[in-house]
Amino acid sequence: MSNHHKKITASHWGVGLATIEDGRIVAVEGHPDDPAASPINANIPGSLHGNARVCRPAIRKSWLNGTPGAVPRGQDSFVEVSWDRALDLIAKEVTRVCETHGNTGIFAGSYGWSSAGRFHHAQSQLKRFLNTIGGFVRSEGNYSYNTALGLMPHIVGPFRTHVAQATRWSVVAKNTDLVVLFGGLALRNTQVSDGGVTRHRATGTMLACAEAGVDFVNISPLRSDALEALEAEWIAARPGSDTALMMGLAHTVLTEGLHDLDFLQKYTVGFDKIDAYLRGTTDGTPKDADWAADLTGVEADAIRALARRMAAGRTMISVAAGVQRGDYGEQPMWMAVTLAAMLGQIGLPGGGYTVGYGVNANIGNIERLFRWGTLPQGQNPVRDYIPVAMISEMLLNPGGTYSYQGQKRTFPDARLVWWAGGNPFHHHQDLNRLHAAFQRPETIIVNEVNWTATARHADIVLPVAAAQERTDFGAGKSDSGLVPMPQLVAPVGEARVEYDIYADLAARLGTAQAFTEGKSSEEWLREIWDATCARGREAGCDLPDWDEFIVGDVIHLPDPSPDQVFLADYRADPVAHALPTPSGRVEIFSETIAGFDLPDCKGHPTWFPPRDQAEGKARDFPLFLLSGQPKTRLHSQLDNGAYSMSLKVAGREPVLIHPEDARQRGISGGDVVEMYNERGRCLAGARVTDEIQKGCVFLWTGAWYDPDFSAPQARDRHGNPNVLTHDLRTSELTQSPAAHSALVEIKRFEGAPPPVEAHDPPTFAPEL
Ligand SMILES: Nc1nc2c(c(=O)[nH]1)N[C@H]1C(S)=C(S)[C@@H](COP(=O)(O)OP(=O)(O)OC[C@H]3O[C@@H](n4cnc5c(=O)[nH]c(N)nc54)[C@H](O)[C@@H]3O)O[C@H]1N2
Ligand SMILES: Nc1nc2c(c(=O)[nH]1)N[C@H]1C(S)=C(S)[C@@H](COP(=O)(O)OP(=O)(O)OC[C@H]3O[C@@H](n4cnc5c(=O)[nH]c(N)nc54)[C@H](O)[C@@H]3O)O[C@H]1N2
Ligand SMILES: [Mo]
Repeated sequence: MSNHHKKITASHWGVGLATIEDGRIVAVEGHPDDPAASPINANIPGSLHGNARVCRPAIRKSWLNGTPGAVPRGQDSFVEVSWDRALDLIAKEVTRVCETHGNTGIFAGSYGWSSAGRFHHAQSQLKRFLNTIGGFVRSEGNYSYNTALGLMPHIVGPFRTHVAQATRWSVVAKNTDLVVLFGGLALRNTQVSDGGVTRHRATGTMLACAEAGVDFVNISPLRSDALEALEAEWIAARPGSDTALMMGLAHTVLTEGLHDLDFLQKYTVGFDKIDAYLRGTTDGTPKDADWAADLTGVEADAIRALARRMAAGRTMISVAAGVQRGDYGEQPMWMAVTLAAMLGQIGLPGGGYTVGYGVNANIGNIERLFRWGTLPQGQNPVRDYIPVAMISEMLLNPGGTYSYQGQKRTFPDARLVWWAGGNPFHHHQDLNRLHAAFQRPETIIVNEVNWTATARHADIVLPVAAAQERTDFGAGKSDSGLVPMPQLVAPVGEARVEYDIYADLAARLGTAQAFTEGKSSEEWLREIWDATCARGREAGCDLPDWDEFIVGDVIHLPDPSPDQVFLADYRADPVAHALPTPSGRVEIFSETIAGFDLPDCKGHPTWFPPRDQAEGKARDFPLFLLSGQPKTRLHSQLDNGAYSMSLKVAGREPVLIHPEDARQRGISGGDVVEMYNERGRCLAGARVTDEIQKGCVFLWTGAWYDPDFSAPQARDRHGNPNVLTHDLRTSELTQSPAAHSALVEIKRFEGAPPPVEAHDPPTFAPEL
């Protein structure tokens, strides 16, 4: 007998209403309150109940046998064991590592998006647990906008606050003449917001701008990075050349006297330095439009015309986070701030600059009204950390030194790595190198919903309940809505919620009271909800109690500042609202950064050509590889769901190729192609389209890594761009990932392509 009902759930891509039949989710649709619900929901049923679920605790065979090096991680089979056996092994191993090496022997940076839900947040749970047993080495920063996190505090102020203070699109619609989009404004990315989104407003606010007659220029390798209705002018500049383009624009503004000297004097420091650099007084090279034309491939006259247009009216400069995810990614951020300062419109309604419009659903659209309740993570007694993208370096060079924010630092010696809620074999660059790095630790533990490539590289894999298999509530970090997340279905197989796993482990380690404080997950949830209600009351909102809330519907709260203008207060009073920089002003020149004396980030914005190009690799690998976020899923999550699968080409991730590049290589749409460079190779499915700039190929991130260790360079069969990207950092200042600066070549794959195996479980060996 089947039992039908629709129930609410929340995810990073929005609120869903699930249809449940016989204890399984069979469909998830958007909430009727949501003007543009995300089709990513349609992936949930197939993935949640898919083949790839981790159903029982599993131990890598060679590790269990006591011969851990017999078969490399990532290539070994697994032995399924009972929970008791798995937790006994972990308790013993954690104790051994801490006693022998101290808690700095544990690395649990565990970067990743995990899933929505305030309480069952995978990283918070893991960190709380490890903090109660003496701590761990963490990581700092993210893969999203790390150069902005590391640079902006020196030159304007903390980046996260700035994103929250972004000028609202409604203000842009009313006041702005021209929006210049470096890196476009990809609506596919506005499906998502960290922790959740209750109404997708971005398409609506874009359309309102179009209706109001705001002009848009889209500077991006993808024409489709701007909504068609905007009728944006498309400028296809060479990837990695934005800094040069901005300098060409700035040079025109400067030499034609279109810059705002009053603004520069009153609100900034160091303009004289960039003035000299732009004119070429310091290095003999004027950064004029002709210079920029050579580097960007954009005509000099078009650069001059755009500069004049930007100076003639109210102009918003927008920089996508993707632009800084490349070599020397600090520079386009800094140069955008500089160019905006020269135009003198920072702090005016609809003018100035914004970094991160389009990085999620909410930026420029809404912000949360107050801070939601949180599971306390406790204190980490270990102070050591690594910049997030240095994972391979750390594992390959324990005790090695590196430079970061002007400090000389030493890598810890990670003996035990624990990952929960992230997929480094999705998110990190140069996966062949990561595969080698992951052979180094003594033990790797991964908590996972699915048999991802990261789980396959673990020694101990713990099956965890997915978001729909536990009770929680959703509340996005930048969203102003609260969503009940009642448990919809039972966990698959023997999967458990992570809180209960750690509670059992803590009991084995004698730290149960410290971890649980005597509370069940239900009791914690009520406590965190009560804390949320208390903050709500302070903000003037009455929220229902937990019992009423959890059986109810979404609660929408208002935007705390719907007419927000970024840095308006600073413009109004630069003394009372001095910026939290050393000078209290916008730092076009930073004494602090100059004092670090770095080879790859100077005291003012500087042009550095991307490395692969500078090293002449374009001879062998002439195409720029771009690898932005996928439309059909969140990173690697739900890649085996119906919507994600529906847009694959020949069962592989689609790669966008310009018709001329395809013709030169005898490639047609639908072909299986092989992409390669000196670091790795992968198969993908060709999609020939003129929405991509000639000379560039675009391969979405997130196809589960599917290495074929019998093929050259352990060829990936599925189309994961990170087998091709380099593992170099943007600069020593921020040590950020630079995935978008890779060169590749591509050819038709001849013969029968090997089947993709990434969505199937690994090979299991019988229990010993
Ligand atoms: N080449 C290239 N690489 C990139 C980027 C790029 O532009 N180009 N972008 C980068 C960016 S911006 C980011 S943010 C990263 C994203 O990288 P990640 O955040 O690592 O990617 P996800 O696929 O979201 O990984 C989350 C994992 O958590 C698991 N999970 C979900 N819920 C739970 C849970 O409750 N508990 C546990 N234990 N696990 C759970 C999922 O199954 C999934 O495997 O990728 C980066 N990598
Ligand atoms: N559907 C969906 N939405 C998502 C995510 C997802 O996985 N799926 N992930 C979320 C996350 S974690 C993040 S951080 C954001 C990321 O948001 P963004 O960083 O804004 O997105 P990307 O797609 O990485 O990059 C945006 C665009 O930059 C362009 N670009 C790349 N390199 C260059 C360059 O050198 N110059 C110029 N001018 N343009 C360039 C590319 O064409 C790309 O389409 O998206 C979020 N939204
Ligand atoms: Mo991100």
